[in-house]
Amino acid sequence: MIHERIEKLLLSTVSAVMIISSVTWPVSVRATETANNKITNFSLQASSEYNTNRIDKAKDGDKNTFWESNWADSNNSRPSEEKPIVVTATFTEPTKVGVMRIVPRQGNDSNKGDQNGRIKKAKYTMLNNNDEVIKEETKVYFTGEQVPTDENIDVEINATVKKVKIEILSAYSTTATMAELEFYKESDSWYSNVEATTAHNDHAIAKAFDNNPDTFWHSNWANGAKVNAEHPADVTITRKNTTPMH
Ligand SMILES: [Ca+2]
Repeated sequence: MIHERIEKLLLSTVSAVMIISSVTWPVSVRATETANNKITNFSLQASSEYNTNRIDKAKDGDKNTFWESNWADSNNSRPSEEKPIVVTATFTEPTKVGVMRIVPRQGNDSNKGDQNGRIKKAKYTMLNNNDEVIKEETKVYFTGEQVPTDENIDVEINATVKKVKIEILSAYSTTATMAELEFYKESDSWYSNVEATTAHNDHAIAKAFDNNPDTFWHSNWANGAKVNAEHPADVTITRKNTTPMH
């Protein structure tokens, strides 16, 4: 993946010659926003829905519409450890998934309740075709009186799954909301840092990771004999865990 991407960028520059001698796997590069990286063969179910903000609003491709649990039902509104609000994604067949992305309800207008229902704590369970648990994890994103942001929550799955269950254990206010639930084959969220042992002028390695096809990393060729000393070029990618953590 990274070889293809970097080489594609370099081919357009003609003059560059480079060898990647070490890469920390697994990695992928800025692929989450591309349509062919997105997985769409799943349906969603929710344990609670409010009025017209039903679970299909979390899979309509529109960040400005959202699913909302039924806050008008006092027995089934505020998500808690005892009574989680559950969203389940069921794939049409076992599907290899890299990352799940929860897009929170958007906006920053507290008068409109934009932050209501954003996830503070959730348990994720990945299941195979026999409904057996492949892995599960619980994540705390916000605690106490913290107001959750509308920053995406990326959950690393990296497995072949039939179902993914999201148990929302805590959310802001008395409801649970989600603007979009997305799945990707791979994610750019797995690295926190990239470094290269060589770069020419301002063509730093970051230029290969900026999601802009018009900029590129370029190893140093303009320094006479030094060019050989700077090859092979090492590119190191440091992985990170899921986001966000506050
Ligand atoms: Ca939506």
